[in-house]
Amino acid sequence: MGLGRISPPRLGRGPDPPRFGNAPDYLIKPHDVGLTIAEALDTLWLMELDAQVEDGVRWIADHFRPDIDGWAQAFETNIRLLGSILSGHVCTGDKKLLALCHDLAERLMPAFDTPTGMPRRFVNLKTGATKGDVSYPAEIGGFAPEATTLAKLTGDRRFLDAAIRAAMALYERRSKIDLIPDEVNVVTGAFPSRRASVGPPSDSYYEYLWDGWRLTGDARFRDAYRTLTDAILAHQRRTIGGRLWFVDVDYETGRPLETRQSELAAFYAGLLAEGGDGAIGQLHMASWAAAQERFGVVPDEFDAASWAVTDPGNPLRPEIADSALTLWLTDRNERWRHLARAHFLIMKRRQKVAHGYSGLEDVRIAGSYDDSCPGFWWSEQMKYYWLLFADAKRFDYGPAHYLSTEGNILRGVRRAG
Ligand code: DMJ
Repeated sequence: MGLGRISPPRLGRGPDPPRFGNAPDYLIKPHDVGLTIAEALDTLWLMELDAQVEDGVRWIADHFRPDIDGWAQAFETNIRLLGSILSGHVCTGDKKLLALCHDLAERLMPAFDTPTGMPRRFVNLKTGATKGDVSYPAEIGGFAPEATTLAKLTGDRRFLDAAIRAAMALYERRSKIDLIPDEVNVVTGAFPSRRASVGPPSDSYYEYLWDGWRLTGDARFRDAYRTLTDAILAHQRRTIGGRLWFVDVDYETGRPLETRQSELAAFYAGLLAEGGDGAIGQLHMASWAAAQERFGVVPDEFDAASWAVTDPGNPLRPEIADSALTLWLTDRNERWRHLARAHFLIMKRRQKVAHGYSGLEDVRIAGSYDDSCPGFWWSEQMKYYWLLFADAKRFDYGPAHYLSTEGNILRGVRRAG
């Protein structure tokens, strides 16, 4: 037997890990956890649709049990299911919802039981078995806001401590030029990839470092965010065709790898503004506005240099509306509302179907519906448009509010309304 070939770390953009799924059972196959109901809860509450909120809370209390004998993807379960039920509790005060979140967090904890403290990707919620040694920055550092909220409400810090340890374990492994690549072996700490990116599967890692600082006041989050952001601005920022983009680079050398852009990276404009780099965030947002003007519905991936479409789908993505809201909340400039209005009108024109809205398989082809409406549409863009345009009386528009990466409101509800 010859020696096995050791594959070199990936350089360019390989297949991204699944970031969404639209089948009802996608989160913990083949179990239906009522994800759409959970994701819609706080949006309905902000819209004062209290009868529907009541129906949703009742469904979750009657049907959702966290002891599921199935593989839960820890990060998505946290941001979508746990985060959504938690924001349902924050809005309604319903104690059953909080108890379910506490139980669910406890069941996610075995994922963090690794030599590095960085979580494995999957955990069986009934048995505590785990799998998935190779993970991604967002899935490693994507827990702090939900864990902070839970710790505050229950007094139990164990999930938060695990979340902080995981986020910092990844930060400590950054390269000499302060970049991290987009694949990590959570058992050995090795990096199977060399690609540093602000898009998936790294995106929410940066977001949750900033949010971790905001919510916990722990300076380690702030310092990690600043160090990594400075390196991203130094090595990944490029002007292409007169527009500001962030390109993928080698995490050790800073060598540019490619100019493809994931639509999911549009969140980064808002994050930059929140994190103190407002002028750069605004310029970057102008690039996404140009993409929206050019494509209408922006494809999931395109090349910033040629505008060639490299992944034509769009499953009702919220990121442009997300950054528009974040920017508007930071400076109240009307241009962000115009941008969000255009996003809404394009969606209405291209994606409205008989009984709701549908993703598109190919944004270039009229009517190429994928026959699905993901949970995040209810949690994110419906809420973003509402907050931008409805002067929502149950939302605190001051600095106290907090919306998670999934748009879940964890701080800043106004119950008196
Ligand atoms: C959502 O689940 C969240 O916004 C997440 O952070 C990344 N993207 C999807 C929607 O595109």
